[in-house]
Amino acid sequence: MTPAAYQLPGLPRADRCLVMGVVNVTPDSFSDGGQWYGADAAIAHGLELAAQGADIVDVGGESTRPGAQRISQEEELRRIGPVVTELVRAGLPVSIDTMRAPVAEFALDAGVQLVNDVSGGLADPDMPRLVGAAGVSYVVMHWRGHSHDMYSRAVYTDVVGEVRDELARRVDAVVHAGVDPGCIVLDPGLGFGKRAEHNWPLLTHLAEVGTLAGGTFPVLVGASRKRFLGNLLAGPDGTPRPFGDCDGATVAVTALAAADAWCVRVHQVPLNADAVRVAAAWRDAAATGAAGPPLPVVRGVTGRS
Ligand code: PMM
Repeated sequence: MTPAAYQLPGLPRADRCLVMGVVNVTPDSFSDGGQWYGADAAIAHGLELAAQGADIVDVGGESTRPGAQRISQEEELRRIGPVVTELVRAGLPVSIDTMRAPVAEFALDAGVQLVNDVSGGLADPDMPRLVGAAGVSYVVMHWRGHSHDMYSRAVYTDVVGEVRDELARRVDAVVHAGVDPGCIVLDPGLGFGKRAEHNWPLLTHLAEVGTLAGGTFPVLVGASRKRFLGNLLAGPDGTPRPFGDCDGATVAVTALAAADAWCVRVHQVPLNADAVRVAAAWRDAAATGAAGPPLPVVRGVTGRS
């Protein structure tokens, strides 16, 4: 199934990979921490991302940067509350990025269409039941534990196989808790307990990540401004490229991933929205099977084969 063929409840169906714009209402997210921390700034940013072409706006109040400590539930609710409420009121498709069922419950009551749980239901056992009862779409991301020591778990012998096996177990668990399989989105969890050598094979095997014994699922990709891109683009002295200067690399990943991804989660929307449209045109041209125009004949020149 092509990524665009998926129709998830309450979410846009597009003839291309969707774009999810990130609104981190946090002082410390690694890619944009502090920029949209206040409610007014975050709301304005969400509206701007939608106007720039985001199909979904993802609101999160808790940073998951490597080494991050957890914040309280009250603080998370205080951060996301007015932002989710206003963006839903503005009519945008909104996703809540949380690992906590009470935070998701608040957002569901406000009217969000998608719960983006980076723990895939592992951090809060009440989450799958809540999402199942609400009947909304659910991002189940591959995750091995909280951020404070995530790299201690970055040990794989076959990263694609292990991520698929672990996602399959999560799918079984959330379906058992009442989530409709047609509402599930899978995410390889780039950077979460994974180093560059783990992220790249996952990116190049997105179709396999979405294909489990229980069926084929849409795949969400969150590569935007992640550390492995900054390291790839390090200067001659080995200094990683700052996160804010990795948007070109993110756009390149988007263009390549769009063939197999249902959606990309990005901080900078306009260029990524262009990239998914280019990828769709590329796919459509390839699918027509046309050989292209005949080769031009240049008088007096004998062509070489
Ligand atoms: N990455 C971050 C936060 N939420 N959600 C999903 N589904 N997938 C991701 O890869 C993901 C996520 C961390 O990135 P940020 O703090 O820069 O937004």
